[in-house]
Amino acid sequence: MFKKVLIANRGEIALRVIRTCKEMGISTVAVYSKADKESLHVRFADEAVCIGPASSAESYLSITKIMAAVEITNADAVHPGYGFLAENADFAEVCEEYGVKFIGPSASMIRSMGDKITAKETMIKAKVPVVPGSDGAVKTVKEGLKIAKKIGYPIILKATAGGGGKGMRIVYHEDEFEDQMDRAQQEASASFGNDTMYLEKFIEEPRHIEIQIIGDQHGNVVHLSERDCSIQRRHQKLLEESPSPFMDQKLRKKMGEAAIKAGKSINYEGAGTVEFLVDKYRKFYFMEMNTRIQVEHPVTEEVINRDLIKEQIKVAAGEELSGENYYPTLHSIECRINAEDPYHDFRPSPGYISSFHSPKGHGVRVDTHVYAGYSVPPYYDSMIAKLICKAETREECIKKMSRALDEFIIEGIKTTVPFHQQLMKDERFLSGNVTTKFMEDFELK
Ligand code: MV4
Repeated sequence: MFKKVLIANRGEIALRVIRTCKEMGISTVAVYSKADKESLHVRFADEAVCIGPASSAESYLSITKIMAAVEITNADAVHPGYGFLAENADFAEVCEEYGVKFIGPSASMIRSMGDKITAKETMIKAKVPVVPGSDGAVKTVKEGLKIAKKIGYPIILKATAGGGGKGMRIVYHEDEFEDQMDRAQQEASASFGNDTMYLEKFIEEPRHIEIQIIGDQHGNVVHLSERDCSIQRRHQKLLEESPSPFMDQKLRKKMGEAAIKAGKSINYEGAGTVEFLVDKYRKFYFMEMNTRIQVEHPVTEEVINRDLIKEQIKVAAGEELSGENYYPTLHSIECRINAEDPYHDFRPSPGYISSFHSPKGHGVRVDTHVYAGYSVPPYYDSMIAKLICKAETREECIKKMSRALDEFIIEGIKTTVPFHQQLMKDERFLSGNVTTKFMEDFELK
């Protein structure tokens, strides 16, 4: 087992990893930017190294700075968390070369899923269902028009380097094809320095259902059931739950098997998530694979009663999985509490937290790095806490969440708590009939 893990991240996830390391008897190193000196991840780690100024590019995104911290602290493993360098294949490669274990998949596994066209080709070979579309890249408008005509409108253009909805355009009619392709390519070029596009049939009002998997170094890949992440706004998830209200045991088995096929096809090691679009006929299609631990991993932890960070560390150290899949025995919901004003287009609301009281009680969990007297810096993601509830049924879980939200006191900054309070009373949410279009029709009162 590792002796010392360096956590190449900040905020709640850094703290989350530190907690598990402590329980496993592993010593911890936090890295932090000058803007994060007062964060709890710095306080609770055994050692902490300042790696630069507030700017992410010069701190949490700097491979050089992180490796310098690994070198001076003599850490034998690095946990990347999510975001920042978590899916940076070059970083995983530098770790491999330096001889420090990157807790996650290899550089080549990250690369095979980072490029969307390659990922899709890999899934086709593995017999995982994908959305009908172009066979690889669409090189010209003329070629794109031909393919679109064949599969039928609406279609969606996607950047192969894409992510977070960038470089993506829906086309409803051939008259707008050229215009939309130009725009998507410009955006992709500016965001990723790569304007390679591909095309798919546009699935209308899908659900976003993802399967958690984990693979070990011995060729075992198992699934840990699904999370429903359909409630999103501008590609930012707001709430996640497990099980999905749309799921049944038959579909779960089919999607779980597909996710395992996806993992096995690249010999996957570590925790990963296979994202699917699911249409109203319960047909599912591979969307992308995330080669990291995700923000919403706690809902899975709550329903299968396992610590996913511990599982990640164990497989990274070479331990073998039992080979069994995991099925939900409870219901869990996570509300993302962001320093944003939901009444003003969710604009960021960083600053001084004058008062902070977390909800408590049976089935209530709060993952956060903040506290009363802490200032939320304006430089990073606006998520300041995750409120996770679990109960026997979805109905009870929603009631518990509603109660917990009412107990949450955060003063000094605006947060998404009022949004979630209204969501817990929303008829459509209560019915479980939620698709990725949900937020377009939602009005905050
Ligand atoms: C799609 C789609 C419909 N049809 N692909 C959004 C982000 C990127 N990862 C892929 N996305 C989508 N791909 C086809 N063929 C709809 C979306 C999409 C979406 C997906 C999941 C969650 C929220 C979404 C919001 C808008 C569009």
